[in-house]
Amino acid sequence: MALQAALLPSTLSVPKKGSLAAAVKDTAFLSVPQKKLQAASLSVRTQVATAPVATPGSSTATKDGKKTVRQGVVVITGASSGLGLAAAKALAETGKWHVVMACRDFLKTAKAAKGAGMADGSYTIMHLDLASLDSVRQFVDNFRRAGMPLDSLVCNAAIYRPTARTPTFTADGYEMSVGVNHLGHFLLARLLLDDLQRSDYPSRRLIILGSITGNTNTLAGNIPPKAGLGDLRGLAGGLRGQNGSAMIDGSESFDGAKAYKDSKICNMLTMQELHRRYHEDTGITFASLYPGCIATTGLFREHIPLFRLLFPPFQKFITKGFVSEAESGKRLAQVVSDPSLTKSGVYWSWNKDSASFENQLSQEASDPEKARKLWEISEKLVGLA
Ligand code: NDP
Ligand code: PMR
Repeated sequence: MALQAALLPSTLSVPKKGSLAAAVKDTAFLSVPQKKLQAASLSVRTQVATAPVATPGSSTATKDGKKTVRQGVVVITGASSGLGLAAAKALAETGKWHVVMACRDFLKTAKAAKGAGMADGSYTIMHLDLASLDSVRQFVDNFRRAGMPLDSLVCNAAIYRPTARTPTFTADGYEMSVGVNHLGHFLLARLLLDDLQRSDYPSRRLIILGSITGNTNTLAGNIPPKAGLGDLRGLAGGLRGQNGSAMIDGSESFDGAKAYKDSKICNMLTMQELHRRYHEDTGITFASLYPGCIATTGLFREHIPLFRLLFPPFQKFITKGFVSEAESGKRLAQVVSDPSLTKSGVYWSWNKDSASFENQLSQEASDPEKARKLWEISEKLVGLA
């Protein structure tokens, strides 16, 4: 009972002070001195140039003069911790990938990469704050200026505000969870589609993280509050919260846990809509995944301490859905680079033996009409229509 009380968000109401404020502080610090950031980013790139690896994205030649497949370049958002960091490490370690870690906190990311033992030269850190559409556009400019090709994009970053009873807002005034997890990534993916299209890499991929908790065809997806976008009237109203609703479905009251789960439905619908609109013409593989329950990551940083204490053993020993950060990183790395996972429009999951399989999405998370409507509203909100 105590376990259930600690795990059910509806029983929780104590917001953890400080973490969000600290995040905002960090972001503000980094977004002001752009020059400093660029200099810092350049210094990492300087190491790339001096380290004994191929220049990111360049072709390499063997002794007999034959060209081999060049090193791929993958952009991973939110690579400063958890799944993103583990996948960055897994891909960089193969030597086949140069990882662009697209993160809002440069110093945290630099420390995390070093702490994870990622080799100098195997990665570049670039600033990206998904809570600002200007920052997304700036990131795309910076990335293009760096002159690397783009072979794979992983939209991984997310925030989860399970105890929040009032909304916070992005720089553009959208509710934070949907703003960061969906709208920021929506703009990023749309802008970088051109770059993916230009790449000559054999298999180009665009991956957006989904989750079991956004799918109501599972037990985990039926733990309240359940995900549900309704008729998208809140999103269409701009998720402002003041003159309308901060929730996608237009609910009057704000629920931070539901906002996260709703954003995951948006992620999964967006992947499928990208597939329908672009796969045939471009050959790009669009995919989503549920990497398993990585109960130890920073995603739960705003949850109450009791939850953070009990959640990992609960997932390990009771649901058996637990997966370590390292294992989840390998799974995401597989979706980026495994030659057997080239099918587009798929939501990947893994069974108990850690073998990948094509999973079924819930009715809502695979509704093409909803995906189209979500696409059209999102285009307006990010200034593409
Ligand atoms: P973490 O909190 O460890 O990682 C989230 C990352 O997102 C961090 O790097 C964080 O940066 C970054 N981020 C947050 N806000 C922004 C922003 N405004 N701009 C740029 N980056 C931002 O969580 P996980 O590794 O668990 O989550 C990664 C993905 O996996 C998410 O999409 C999540 O939905 C998904 N997922 C996770 C599951 C789990 O059990 N953990 C299960 C299913 C899916 P910073 O370090 O600066 O805070
Ligand atoms: Mg869940 C069948 C098992 C299962 C799985 C695989 C998950 C995954 N969860 C399961 C079951 C249950 N959970 C049950 C029975 C309960 C009631 C005790 C429960 C509760 C629970 C809470 C309170 N679970 C949670 C929370 C969260 O705050 C997490 C969440 O919803 O984040 C959005 C969460 C999760 N459970 C999962 C996974 C993967 C999560 C978090 C990550 C995510 O969806 O991104």
